Amino acid sequence: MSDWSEEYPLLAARIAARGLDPEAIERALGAFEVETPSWGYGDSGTRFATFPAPGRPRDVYERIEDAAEVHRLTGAAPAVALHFPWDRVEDYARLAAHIREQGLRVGAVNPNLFQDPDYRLGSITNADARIRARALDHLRECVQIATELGAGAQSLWFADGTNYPGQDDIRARRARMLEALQELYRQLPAEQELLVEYKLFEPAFYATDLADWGSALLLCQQLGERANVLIDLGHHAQGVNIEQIVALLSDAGRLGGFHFNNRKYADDDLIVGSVNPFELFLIFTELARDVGDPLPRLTIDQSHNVEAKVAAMVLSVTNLQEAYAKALLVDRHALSQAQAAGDVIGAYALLQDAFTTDVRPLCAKARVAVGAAAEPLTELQRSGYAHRIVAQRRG
Ligand code: PSV
Ligand code: MN
Repeated sequence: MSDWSEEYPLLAARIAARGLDPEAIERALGAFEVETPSWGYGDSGTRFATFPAPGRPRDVYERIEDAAEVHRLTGAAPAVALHFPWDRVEDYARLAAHIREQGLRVGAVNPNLFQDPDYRLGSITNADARIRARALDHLRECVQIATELGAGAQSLWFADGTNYPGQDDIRARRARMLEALQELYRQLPAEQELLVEYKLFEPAFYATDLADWGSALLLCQQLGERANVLIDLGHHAQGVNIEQIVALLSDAGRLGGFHFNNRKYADDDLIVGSVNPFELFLIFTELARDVGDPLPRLTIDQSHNVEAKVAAMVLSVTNLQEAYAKALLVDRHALSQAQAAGDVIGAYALLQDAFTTDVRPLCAKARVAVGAAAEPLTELQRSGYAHRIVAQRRG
C-alpha cells in the first residue's frame, strides 16, 4: 500500500457520499477486538507430520509474549484464549500477572477432552460412568482456572461421537451430555458463560454428538441463558450458508462466539480470509448490521503448520479488521430500499460495492489512532521480532 494518509481523504469522501460517517466507522474499527489462541502460536501439524518451527514458544509464557506482539502491531488482539491442559501451570497467579504485564487479558478458557486415551469412545457422553466423571472433573477444573485467571467464558468443544452405525445409542449419548453439562452449569460462577461449539465431523466419522448449530442451540436452551452457541467457520458441510446461521442465532440472542479460520475442504484451519474473503465479508455484514453494534466474543482458531506463526496471526487479525470495515461500508439504507423494491441486482451491487472498496487506508488510520502499526506485517519484519525469538528460544 502506498502512503495511507494520502489515500485516506479520498476514501473518507467516498464514505461520506454514501451518507455514512467515516469517523464513526474509524471508532468502531478502533474498538474491534479479537482473541488470539495460545495454541495458534505453537507447533501443529497434520496426521502426516508436524514441522518444528524455529523460534516457536517453549511454554505458555512465550505463547503469551507472541500474542502480545500481535496486539502491539494490530491494536486489536488484547485477549488470549487458553487451552487446558496445554497451558497448564503450577501457579495461575503468576500466569495472570504475566498476561497483565504483557498488556493482555485472558480470553476464553478451552477445556480439552479429546486427547486422553480414556476418551477413545467419548468424554461426557462415554457409556462408562467413571470416564464421564473424569471428564466432568476436568470441566470443573477449568472453571476453577478461569476463576483464578479472571476469564469470563468456558469455550466447550467435544470430539465425542461414533464412527459406526450401532456403535452406541445416539439418544443415550445425548442424555449423558446434557446431564454432565447441567451439572457444570449449576456450578458455574455468575461471571462465567458457556460457549457451546459444534462440528460436523472429525474425529468422529459417523455421528458427532454435537454436529450442528441446531443440536448446540437445543442444548443451550436446556442449560440456560448463560449457555450460547459458538460457530467455527471450519465446522460445516461444504456450501452451508454460515452468514445465515449468524443471522438466525443473533436474532434469537443465542450467538455466543465465533472461531475464525478459513478452509477449502474441511476443518483446514487456514488463515482467515485467505481462501474465501467474500464469505468472511458476508459474515461480518450479519455480525454487525450497524456501526457500533456490539459483536459476540470473536476468536481466531487456526493451526499454522507451514507458515510463520506470528506473521500468520498478524495477517489474520488485519484480514478480520478489513472484512469488518467493508461490512460497515454497506449502505444499509439503500440496501433496504433495493430489497423493498425487489431490485435484485441493485441490492447485490451495494454489497459488491462495499466489498470491493479498498479499506486499507481506513484500517491503517484506525490502528495508528490506537497506537498500533499502520502496516503491521511490514512493521513485524522491520522490528526483527521473528529473528529475536529464533535466537532466544533455543532448546
Ligand atoms: C476443534 O476442531 C476446534 O475447533 C475446537 O475449537 C478446539 O478447541 C480447537 O479446534 C483446537 O483444537
Ligand atoms: Mn474451534
